[in-house]
Amino acid sequence: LSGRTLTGQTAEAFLNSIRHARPFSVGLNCALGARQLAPYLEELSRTADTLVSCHPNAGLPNELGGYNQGPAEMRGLIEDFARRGLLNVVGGCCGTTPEHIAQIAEAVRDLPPRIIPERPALCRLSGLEPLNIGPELNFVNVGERTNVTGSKRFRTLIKEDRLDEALEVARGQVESGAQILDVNMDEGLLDSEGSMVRFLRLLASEPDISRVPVMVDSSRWEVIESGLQCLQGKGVVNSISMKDGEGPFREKAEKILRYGAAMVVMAFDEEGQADTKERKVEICMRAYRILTEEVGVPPEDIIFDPNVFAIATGIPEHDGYGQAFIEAIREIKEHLPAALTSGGISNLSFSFRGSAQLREAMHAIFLYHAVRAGLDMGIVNAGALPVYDDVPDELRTAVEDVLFQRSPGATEHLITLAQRYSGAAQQKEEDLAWREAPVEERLQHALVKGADRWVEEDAEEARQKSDRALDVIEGPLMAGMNVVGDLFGSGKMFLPQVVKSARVMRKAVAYLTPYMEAEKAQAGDSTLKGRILLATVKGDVHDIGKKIVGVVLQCNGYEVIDLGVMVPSERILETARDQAVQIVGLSGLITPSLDEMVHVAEELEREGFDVPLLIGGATTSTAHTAVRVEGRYRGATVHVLDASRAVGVVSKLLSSRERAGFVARTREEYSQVRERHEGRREKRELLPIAEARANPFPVDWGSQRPTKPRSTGLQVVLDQPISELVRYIDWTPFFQAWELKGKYPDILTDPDRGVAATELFEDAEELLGQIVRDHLFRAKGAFGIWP
Ligand code: THG
Repeated sequence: LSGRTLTGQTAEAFLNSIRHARPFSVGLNCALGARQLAPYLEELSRTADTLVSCHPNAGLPNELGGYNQGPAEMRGLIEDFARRGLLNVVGGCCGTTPEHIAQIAEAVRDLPPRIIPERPALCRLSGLEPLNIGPELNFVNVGERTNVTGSKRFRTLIKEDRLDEALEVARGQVESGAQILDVNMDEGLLDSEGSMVRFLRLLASEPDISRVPVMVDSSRWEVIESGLQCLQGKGVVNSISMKDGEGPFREKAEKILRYGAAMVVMAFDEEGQADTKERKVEICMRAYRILTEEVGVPPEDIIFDPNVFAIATGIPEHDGYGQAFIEAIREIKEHLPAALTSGGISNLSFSFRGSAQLREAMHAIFLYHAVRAGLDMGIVNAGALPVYDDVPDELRTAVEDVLFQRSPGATEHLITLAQRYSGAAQQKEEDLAWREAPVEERLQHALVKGADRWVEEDAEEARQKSDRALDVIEGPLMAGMNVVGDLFGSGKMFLPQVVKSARVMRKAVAYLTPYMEAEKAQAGDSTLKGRILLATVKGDVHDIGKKIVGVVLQCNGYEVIDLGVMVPSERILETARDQAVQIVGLSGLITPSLDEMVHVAEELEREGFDVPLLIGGATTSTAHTAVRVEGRYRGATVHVLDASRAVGVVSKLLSSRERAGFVARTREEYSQVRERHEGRREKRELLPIAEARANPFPVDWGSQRPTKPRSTGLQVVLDQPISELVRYIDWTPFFQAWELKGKYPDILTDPDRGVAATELFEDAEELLGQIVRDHLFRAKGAFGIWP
């Protein structure tokens, strides 16, 4: 529903990641059914240069894990897809039957297959989102700050293992406009490979950062290869060259091709780095020929870097380096079709370290000219790049004089200016307004955003406000996790973000745990209150919610045995018996888990267990537990809606005083749920009218004594025109029922929304009057005039 795969990629980003493997066909299956898949099938169909397949479910699973979409309805949807030319291969997934497939086959039999679109040869990278480097992008920013040799701050953070702060550096680059992130861990005293892997893995759970592709920057091949193994999207290798000859160059390029990354090729050869325009161009042409003709690299995945070196160093030979780069770019773009160009822009100004403002001006001016010559991307300090036109005239002239060697004293002049322009560049402020909110809201914000920086501080503040540390978990933290659950359920958050939220939750719980233990010790309560087995059932790997349940139960003094995920029924039963557990809890997120839970219940029954059974997880429902599970097992069977209910349910089930009552109430409730469910399915038998009339409801009019009204006749309650009253009505539920949201966005913001919305209907005036009367009637108590 969020338009993402579970690991967070959009369809096109996913395509970009796998395209190098040249799949025969790419498709979508399962999911929420054909209707909901439509926009993503369109995206795939528009972007895939392979065949496209689609195997949807028979609609959304219902609360019992069944499927309501019949063959005819599904056929209609699929036929529409095929008529629009979106499909090459089609079929059905969960909930479809031979009849569904027969109807689909029949519907598409005579329709033409989708035509594979011709797409321009572009470098198509991805993180969680696609980055297609087409002409409209003009210039691609590669963020340079996540580089241990290029940033002192980043180096310190990595060395001191302050990875959270290191991630903030990356986030800062993306927020400042970096479209790719260059990550470099080349530092003598560092385990570069380990740091690269750890950092990239952490990055993967930050959707705001990992939406952009990564450029793995290292001079050591092992580091590059380890880095590539951590990338979900299509990234870039930075870099390879012919400095060790053609053999190793070819081998590395072949490997990169198999990992499916683009590659930066430096203008180095066996003789060393190219510093003149001629050598730069010559090396790039030779590399291009080897890569495209011998290795089979698509030219659009080659990014040439003809070396940006420092200028104005005082050594006269260096003065032409900038211009040589710009001219090399022009020729490479002219002679090597589809290939891209890049450079490390900040290298240019190394000799002006300390004069931030001057350096930034140099970068802006250099970029302006290089981009005009055809430079496609540059490694830059995203966020610290002034616009060419904003550079003061005096500075611009001085820099251009050096760059194009327009006067002999140019370097001297720039050095004099440097002193004046040594000020620090402007820095962007982080938006911390949320820190002003009450502590409950701050905790919720931290959970939803996955921000753990202040969570311990806030947990402490909340603890001091509460009687017990546990109240913080069961109160604001649990409320926050419920918000996360709702956002995930409605497709507004996706898995990597939820994992991050869980991490923040864990940090808060870890902080509070010692207090809870101390409180328990003080209360003289060290005995465990009961032993509970938790397991995610076979076939399912989801356990975030179950882990939270485990933590909450443990914090409340229960012993929890968590068997983990994909647990077969035999292991559940065996552990339940050997450990003599008092409760078994089953968890699962995907629809097939519902059936597996029924299976476990039957097994428990067969082996003569009678411990209470808890059912929980995203697709579970009271209806499913009542209709499908409860009747198969003699022990008390309870659906637990979310983690916040776990303690209440468990404590009742294990309390000798409350247990019987709770179990009886639950059984009664579930039997009503079953009845309603049966009632919905099989139409009730109705009595013939004569029999019904013979069996009327007896009303005893004799003993009725009606109350006399205070006054009779017409009474004016409120003398206001309808148009005025309409403004006091909450229209949200009406708008929802009328499904106005997507279709009439203007109405939602209209100050006279109620009137505007009712005008959509035929008898607008009548409808409006009805709604107002109904509101007044319901508000009668407020006027105090009815008895
Ligand atoms: N080509 C390719 N890759 C590259 C480079 C290149 N990768 C690394 C480098 N060059 C590009 N990245 C940077 C990053 C930072 C700086 C320069 C280039 C830089 N850093 C400040 C300095 O050293 O003065 C550090 C300031 C600080 O500590 O904050 O200038 O050319 N393919």
